[in-house]
Amino acid sequence: MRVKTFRAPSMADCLSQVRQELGKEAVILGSQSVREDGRTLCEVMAALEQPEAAAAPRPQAAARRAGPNGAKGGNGKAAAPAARRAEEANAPAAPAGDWNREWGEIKGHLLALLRPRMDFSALSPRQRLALEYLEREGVDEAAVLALFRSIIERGEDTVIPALSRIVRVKPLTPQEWPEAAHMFVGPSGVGKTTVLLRLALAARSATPGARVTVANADGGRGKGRMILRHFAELSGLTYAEADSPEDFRRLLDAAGAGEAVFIDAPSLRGEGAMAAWCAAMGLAAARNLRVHLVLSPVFAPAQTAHFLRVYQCPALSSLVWTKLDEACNYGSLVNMAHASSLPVSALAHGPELTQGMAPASGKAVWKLLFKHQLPGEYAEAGA
Ligand SMILES: Nc1nc2c(ncn2[C@@H]2O[C@H](COP(=O)(O)OP(=O)(O)O)[C@@H](O)[C@H]2O)c(=O)[nH]1
Ligand SMILES: [Mg+2]
Repeated sequence: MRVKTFRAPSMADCLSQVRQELGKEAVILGSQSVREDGRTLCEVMAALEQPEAAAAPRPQAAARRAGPNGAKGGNGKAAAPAARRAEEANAPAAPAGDWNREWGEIKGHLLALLRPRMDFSALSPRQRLALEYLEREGVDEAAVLALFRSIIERGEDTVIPALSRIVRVKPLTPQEWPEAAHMFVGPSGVGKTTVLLRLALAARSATPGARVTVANADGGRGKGRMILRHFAELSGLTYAEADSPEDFRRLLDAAGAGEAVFIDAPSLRGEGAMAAWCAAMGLAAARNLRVHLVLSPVFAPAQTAHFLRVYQCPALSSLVWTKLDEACNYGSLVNMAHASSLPVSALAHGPELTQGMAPASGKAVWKLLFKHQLPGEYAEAGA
């Protein structure tokens, strides 16, 4: 079945688009008014009960519409040459990457179907205000729907319990994450090395005299490695390099024995790249490795979704949010938590090594989301 949503200034225009694109057999699944750029538009969701190939205008029908000269169809577009259609029919199956896009489209259609059922009048006025606020802050439809359903199903009075189930918190402290080596992954420049150094310095001051290791796993790719080595030398941290399964085994054994170990992973490209890299480094089944994905709300939604796919790996355990000081709203944090099902472990809100980060806490997350207050701007961010 092919499902598609159409938008136009009037219902008649919408239906004409449906007919042009899906044909007369299209079934209307639903319609509603939507606001877009300050205008009210009519939105129609229509479906065609036919395989994808049959949904395209049939050659005879297209030829009939094009008239005897075969020039243009009614929509002004040239009819697709038969040869190209044959080529398309013979095209190999979609590569795995396309499934993500297709799944994204299906999700979009399902959400559009469910959206009319998300009747905000079923909420209390305060809950409604809270959800409308979150929508304005950039919380996406999937996360708002999850919140709405969670509130309705449990009959809760406030929004915070439902939000807490989506944005879970597990502070990045030795107590919460014992005997594990921590590896930081994420796009270049997001703040991985800075996060790692802050944690290493905090671990060293928490237990003076204890061995704290910072390891570079960047395959010797220059800058980050030099910064790490330099800081390690200046601050009395142990510096290591990790380029092979043997190197990682040594680091994980040390973490298992109680040593604080922080690993700076390379930035990677391509969906599934992190899982492949972990497998190559013998980390596919590492028991005491915790991988933290470092992301920032300054990234566009498509980038964030892409990074979640690139850095998916067996030991992925939490999200670290950075550059909170550079963001203008924080709805995307809810989206990241919802899309990944990972807890948030730390909040970085400035470039300073000593005061730029706080362990995640419910209070810090709600202050950020509802008041735009950074953890450094009030007392007890970690409470
Ligand atoms: N404003 C701001 N800058 C940050 C934050 N975290 C890191 N930075 C800066 O971002 C730049 C890149 O950080 P780095 O840790 O090298 O990123 P990496 O490439 O992911 O390792 C550096 O100049 C950091 O000082 C933050 O939370 N806020
Ligand atoms: Mg780095």
